[in-house]
Amino acid sequence: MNSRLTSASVMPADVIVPCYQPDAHGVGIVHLGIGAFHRAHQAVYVDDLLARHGGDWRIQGVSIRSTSVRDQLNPQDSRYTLVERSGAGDQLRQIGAIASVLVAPENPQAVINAIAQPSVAIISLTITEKGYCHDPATGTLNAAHPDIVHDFDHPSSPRSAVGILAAGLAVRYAAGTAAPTVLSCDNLPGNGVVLRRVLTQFAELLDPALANWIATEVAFPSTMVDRIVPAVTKNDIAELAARIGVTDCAMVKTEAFSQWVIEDRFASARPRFEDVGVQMVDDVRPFELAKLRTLNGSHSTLAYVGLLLGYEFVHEAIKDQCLGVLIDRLMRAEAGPTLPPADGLDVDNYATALIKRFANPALDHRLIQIAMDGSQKLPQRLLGTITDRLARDASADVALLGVAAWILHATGRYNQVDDPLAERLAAIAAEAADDAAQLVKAMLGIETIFGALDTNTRLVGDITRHVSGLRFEPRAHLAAMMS
Ligand code: CS2
Repeated sequence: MNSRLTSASVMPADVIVPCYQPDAHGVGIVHLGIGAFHRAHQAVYVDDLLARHGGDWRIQGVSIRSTSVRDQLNPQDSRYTLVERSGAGDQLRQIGAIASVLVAPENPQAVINAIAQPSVAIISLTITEKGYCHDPATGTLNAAHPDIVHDFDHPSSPRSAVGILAAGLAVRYAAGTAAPTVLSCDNLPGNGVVLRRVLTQFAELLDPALANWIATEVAFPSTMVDRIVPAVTKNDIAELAARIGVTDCAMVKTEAFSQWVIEDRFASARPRFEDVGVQMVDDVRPFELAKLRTLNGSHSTLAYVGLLLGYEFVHEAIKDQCLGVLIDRLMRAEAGPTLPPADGLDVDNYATALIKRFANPALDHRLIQIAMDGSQKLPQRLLGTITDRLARDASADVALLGVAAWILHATGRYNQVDDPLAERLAAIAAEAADDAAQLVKAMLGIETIFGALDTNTRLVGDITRHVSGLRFEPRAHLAAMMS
């Protein structure tokens, strides 16, 4: 076994290394949820910023639950390799933007103190959809969520990101420290609005004065983030070790494409993001909606239908003759017409570029990775398109197919279901047994996902038809949709 990558490791000439002294820069950002996505996206922009303008903008990483990223990064002086895979060879770059990683459950006070530091101006988050402890259909706090119940009873040892933020902000408020910017970087429409809402609802229960300070002083710009970041495998780590001569347990792999759009509403100083390719805009909603409905809606549909067809990777599923055409239809004909205009965004070009990105054979992006947490993802990815299309009496057949494929996936009969509602989904599936109509009715009856959609008999009928078709003859069913 090779030794581990550290800041002292000498890299081969083809690896780009930080051209600045990482340790010479203080922390200005605390990031909650320091998973692979953050390390392949935001941390890379911050690395560019430090190289270009310097400043005290290094990132204090925080893991909300597990110790694994801490164990990967801290022994490596927080250095890691970004592997960009385009199909035309890999590009390797070492990132120095992260200072270190704290594990919240091990030392909640250290995390609270980090958020409370006056030198910290930005607290950013990638905690996935379920981390917001909200009802996906309404975007309001789920006060009965076990982590929220826990954090309400134990505000100084919080478990949820919402509880952690509230505790850190409470210290700032009490000390009279300037209000920071809280930057949600998750795939939710109006992610800043949702975060502000759940956080103030939670703080309201603890201390109305704190809630008022959060609502009026703290800034919550919404953002759109985009970069495909497949999970790293043991094989990826071994391959990289063979190239760089040391083992990098914290490496991330991604595509060449990257996009970050941020609303320019910060509470105080911010880095010059616009100098490193970030789009600073007044209103992120059109960008976010376009991305969620075309990229993510297609991703989820590819995942659920592709898994039923026996595919493992996105690049295989998009090349399926029928599925590829249907995904194209979902983007251009169904989601596209529901989108408000966004500066510089042409839906046709966007769809063409997305299909190319999905087809990248060097990424090995697993469908099962995208399939997880469907109950938290469906509303913004597919249900918005469906609702808007039905209101115009227009077809949303591929989006409905995606929902039907999710229902089959959610039964657990085809693949393991990784979802916060997994138990409830399994109970529904057991009760419905082989009755497709009952299965669809009961799944669509989950109000926190589907709202009142189950009262639309035409929609229920269409989804039931897709469920029956996909269950018995998926290929013939897709072929019939082509005509
Ligand atoms: C994917 C996203 O796992 C998923 O649900 O759809 O993570 C997707 O790869 C990113 O949003 C791309 O920016």
